Amino acid sequence: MKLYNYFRSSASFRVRIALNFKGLPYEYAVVHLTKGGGQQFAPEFRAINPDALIPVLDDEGQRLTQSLAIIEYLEETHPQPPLLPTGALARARVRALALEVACDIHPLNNLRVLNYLSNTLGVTMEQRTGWYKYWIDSGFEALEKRLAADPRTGPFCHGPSPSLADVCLVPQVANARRYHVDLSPFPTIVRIDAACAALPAFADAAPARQPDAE
Ligand SMILES: N[C@@H](CCC(=O)N[C@@H](CS)C(=O)NCC(=O)O)C(=O)O
Repeated sequence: MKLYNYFRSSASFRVRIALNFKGLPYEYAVVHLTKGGGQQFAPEFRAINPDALIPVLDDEGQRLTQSLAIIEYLEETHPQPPLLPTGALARARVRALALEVACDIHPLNNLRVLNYLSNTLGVTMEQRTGWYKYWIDSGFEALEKRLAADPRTGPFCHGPSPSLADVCLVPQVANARRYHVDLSPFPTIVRIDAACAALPAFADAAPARQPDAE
């Protein structure tokens, strides 16, 4: 398998964790999101993904997009160890936690959104950073309440082993740290992030450990 990705991309980070967790080796193909105006916009990459977004996973010529669809594909093709629990209710909870990050927090802070704020709407760098922090802060506030209040939360987002929810949470926490978001109001999130960081699948997928890390 070949993963088109970039060390800082948190959607790519999710897929790297899932591949590591399932013990699947892959070729690392760099798509630098800022060099030369962004390699995602190059015609060669647009031919691979017209959305001009990473990650893209190439599995024997089949190109898969959307990190959560990719991870569910890996889950179906390589079920062990699982990233989804058994039982419809448990799976719905894990997917909801994952989507809270992947749909309701992350897209608002994507590079193209930040660039539109700066380049088209002309907001200042301070306002742009304020926007970034605001969406993480308000998203984490809800997530923290949900995780802290639910007895199904364990060392990880759902019970005693990592799931798709943790796979989405950890890269979002990394983004928060990069932008110096104060995480002290979110002790459950911080605790779960630390539990994940102790696992090689998560630690080895971290931005700083990637071959294109700057
Ligand atoms: N929903 C997509 C989001 C993909 C995405 O937003 N990728 C970002 C990096 S994390 C990207 O390629 N950004 C390029 C840009 O904004 O120009 C997924 O989960 O795969």
